[in-house]
Amino acid sequence: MDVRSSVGGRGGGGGVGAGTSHGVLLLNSNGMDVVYTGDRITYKVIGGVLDLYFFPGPSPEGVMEQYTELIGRPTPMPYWSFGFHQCRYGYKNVADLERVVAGYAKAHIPLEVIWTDIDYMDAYKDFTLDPINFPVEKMKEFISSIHKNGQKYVLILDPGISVNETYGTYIRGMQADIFIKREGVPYLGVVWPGLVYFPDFLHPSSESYWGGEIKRFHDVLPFDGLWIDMNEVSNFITSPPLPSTLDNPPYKINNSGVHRPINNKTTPATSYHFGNISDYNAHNLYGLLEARATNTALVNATGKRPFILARSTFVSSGKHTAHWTGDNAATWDDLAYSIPAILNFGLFGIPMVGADICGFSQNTTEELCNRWIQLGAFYPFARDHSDNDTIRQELYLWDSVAASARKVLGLRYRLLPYLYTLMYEANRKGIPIARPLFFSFPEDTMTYNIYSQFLIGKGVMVTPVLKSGAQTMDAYFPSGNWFDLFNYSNSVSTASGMNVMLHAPPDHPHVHVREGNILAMQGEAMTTKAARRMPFELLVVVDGNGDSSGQVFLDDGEDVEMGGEGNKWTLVKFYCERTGNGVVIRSEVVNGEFALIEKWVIDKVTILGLREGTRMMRLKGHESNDVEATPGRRTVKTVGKSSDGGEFGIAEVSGLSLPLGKPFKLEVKLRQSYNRILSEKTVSM
Ligand code: NBV
Repeated sequence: MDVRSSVGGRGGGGGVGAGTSHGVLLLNSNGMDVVYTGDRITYKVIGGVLDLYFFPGPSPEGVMEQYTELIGRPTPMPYWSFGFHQCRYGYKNVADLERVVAGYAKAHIPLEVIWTDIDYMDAYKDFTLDPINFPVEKMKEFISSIHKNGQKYVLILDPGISVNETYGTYIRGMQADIFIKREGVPYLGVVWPGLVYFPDFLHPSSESYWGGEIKRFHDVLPFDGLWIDMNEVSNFITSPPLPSTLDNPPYKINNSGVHRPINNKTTPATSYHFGNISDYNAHNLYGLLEARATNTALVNATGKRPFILARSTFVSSGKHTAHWTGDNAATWDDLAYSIPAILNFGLFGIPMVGADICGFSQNTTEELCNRWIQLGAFYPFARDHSDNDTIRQELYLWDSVAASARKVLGLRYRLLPYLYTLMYEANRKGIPIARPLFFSFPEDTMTYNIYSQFLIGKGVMVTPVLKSGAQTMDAYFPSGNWFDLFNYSNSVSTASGMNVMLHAPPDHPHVHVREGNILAMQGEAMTTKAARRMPFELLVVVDGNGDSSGQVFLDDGEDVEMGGEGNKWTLVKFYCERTGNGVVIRSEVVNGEFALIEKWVIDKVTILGLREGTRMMRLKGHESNDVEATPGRRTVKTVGKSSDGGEFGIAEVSGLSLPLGKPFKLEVKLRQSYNRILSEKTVSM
């Protein structure tokens, strides 16, 4: 996607208006080099067809809507998958897993999902359990106990199937003739279990084969999601080329940063898929096809909305899976790179994405892990994961990291309804959950090159610390009043965007909400299940005209469809408008029945952006059926300093008990009305 400032501006697009965006897709699965130099893009493709698509936008949202209409909208993710995940390559046994789960509980840090890497398998064979360290009965007990606690379990699968005459998965694969072939026989690779064959996901029986294996295993061990790794396909050997141009094409694409042979550590280009399709042509589709088959398999095995995490992706993978950015290192550079990486995948149509928090390879440090959770808590997908030869990095291991984790995950869990509603918007329109700043400010050219900050949805901006030892950090604030979500009294105001130096104390990441937004939040809890039972708080951030809006989507979080045919979901839209000397906050409800059955209520409304000296005079709440809601406590809390030296009032109304499933109208009369703050100064806070 390219966003253009003006005629002849960045991107040099003659005749293009200010702030307009467009997208270009070359839909081709062959090896290619893509060279982008700012004013042109060059595709060097070594096969296939040239299907070139243009998406005219002109807004970034428009481009995403058009692109995902073509490639498929992102699959909905279960509600629980927005909780915090802990994983490690190298968990030793069931007791080790139990200790980790207990460690989180003791430290009072929310843990939603515990993962196992290849360690759980018997000799690294898919769909088996190590009888000594992860025996089936103990694993079942473990899963049942975490399930009782509202927690989940995800395990890894690799595509390579061990060549072993006593192994059911292999035997059934041979019977179904399911494996990728070379020179007429299954292609023999080497991965963790030793010699392996790779299932051919282009084979018409692959879904029933793979689905059958998953179902069988799920009947034994009720896991909640699947992690599909090594699906590029990764192979420990490079098989010698056959005398063919497929194995040795004249143009050498850039392979892993250098011009390695095309067959380097993968399935050879001269291996074949069903229908005589060469791997030369289909190679890049492997991860996508495996994700598709795994998604179908999980729906069949569980009847619920699947959660899948894939390493290899292709155009339209978002229709089936979430993604993590692969093996990063525990370095400050990789902490910083994680932002453009997750933003890119959002633009590719895979909104559920994250990087390994605290870093995968190399030993992390307390300071790095602290800063990483402060950022990673706001990745759409938040998982701590590490390599088996590194030190442990569960968040409770350092007091400082644990304190940060409680703070940032606390905010993440309060924002769960917002994150989940963004998933709904992604599923409907393809718009990413985590977005570059230019998505909300396409006309502000200053936002185009920012990749150290990002937005969650339309108006929540994350500004993480990305440098060791940082005491301060430089941030850019696009136009508007912005409020610190950890302390509403801190705010930044700017009429047209400005650079701000922010303090970077070790325990304080910066997350701001912009004027014009209404966030539906819930209370903090240790699991998403418990958080979903908490009353709602509306955070209304009025803009200069007194307007703001937002919405919340609610369903049971695990139906295969999100907002499908039935009425098992509710959508509530919130509006705030200025009245003579106050504001009116009201809702419009679609399918309120579901929210009423769930008994969700709004307990508290907090209004930010009111001008200094504001006093709240009168509150009137109505339900649609003319039942007066009795507002409980009402306070105009602290007044916070704004960057122009003025102050904002914070109005809080609590004890409301407004049913979310019914439209309401809340009138707030103010003694003194507010103004937009237009003057600006660079401030540090
Ligand atoms: O399964 C082991 C690892 C996994 O922890 C990591 O997240 C993957 O990206 N896996 C790669 C295989 C490692 C190969 C060296």
